[in-house]
Amino acid sequence: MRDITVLSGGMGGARFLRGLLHGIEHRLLPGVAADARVTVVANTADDLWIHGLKVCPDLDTVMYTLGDGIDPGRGWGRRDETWSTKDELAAYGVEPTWFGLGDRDLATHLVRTQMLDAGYPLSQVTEALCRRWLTPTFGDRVRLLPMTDERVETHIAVPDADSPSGRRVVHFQEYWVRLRAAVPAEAVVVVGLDDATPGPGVVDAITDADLVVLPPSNPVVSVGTILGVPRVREALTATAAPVVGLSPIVGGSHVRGMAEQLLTSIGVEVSAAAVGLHYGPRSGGGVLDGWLVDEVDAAAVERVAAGGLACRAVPLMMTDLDATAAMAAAAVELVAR
Ligand code: FO1
Repeated sequence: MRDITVLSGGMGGARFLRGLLHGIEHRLLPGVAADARVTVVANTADDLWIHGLKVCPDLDTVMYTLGDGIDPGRGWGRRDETWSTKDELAAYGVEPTWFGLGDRDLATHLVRTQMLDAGYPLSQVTEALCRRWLTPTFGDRVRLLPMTDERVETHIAVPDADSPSGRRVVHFQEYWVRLRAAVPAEAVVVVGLDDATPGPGVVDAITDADLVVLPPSNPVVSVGTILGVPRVREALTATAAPVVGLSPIVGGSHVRGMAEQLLTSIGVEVSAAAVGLHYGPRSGGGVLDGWLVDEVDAAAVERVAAGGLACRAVPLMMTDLDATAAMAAAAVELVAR
């Protein structure tokens, strides 16, 4: 195996990618070439315009994580960050103040917005930013592709007693950052998704791959949105590459984030088996060939296998690089057979 494509959201996907690349570098992945190339197709529906700037959380989290610029504690934004501009904006009473844009991080959004304004598509902007963050370490062996160059945004309907309909719609970032996903997500709407076209290289990255991985990202607003880009599902059905996923749900709950709330809002049971069957087997119109669940969910293996998927229970906590590389190795082995 030489060409691996990963459909990734933010933190969970980025952590998995670090372990995958560690596994490649240290030859820990059976059957994967030492010079294997990784293409990341990243979710862009978390993106938002704020203070006149285009912020791309999942692209930036993958880019900063792989480029070692990420703040390891937060899992997003820059290490060694300062917040003077955020404080100054608050001093002017400028809203929103609930979304933290650090001074170092702002430079990324200024460069991105300037290039977008000059007419460059998001894919070329991302390539330019990655020349700083990825090329020095990985050369051309790692590519970061936006799932689409067009604007798409995940909006969430939440209960609102003050409105006639009893609900109001907020941007995903407001749902997650300001509301802390502490209220039910009554509906998830990804504005613009149905009319989006796959970004440059996205379909080929899937059809030409030797392996496609769905990492433990959010199955609704990260992997789910990538799967919702027209032609992506068809590419997954058509590819000769095996497609393997790793459960983001362990022991009936998410490890981080808000997958529980969002799975509930789309009527999918919050379990490792249910998420795997939600993605479904390619033999039955789904997108997967194999599905890894954590050891605590070993009882789910039989149900997932009965649903037409190769399935195995292995440790799925990304506690360090070697643990994550072992997960990647298990994923490769599960579908290499
Ligand atoms: N997450 C927070 O919990 N609070 C924030 O203030 C915040 C700011 C922020 C700024 C830039 C960025 O790239 C990410 C940021 N995030 C913040 C994380 C973000 O909400 C998540 O990375 C994803 O959108 C969800 O996966």
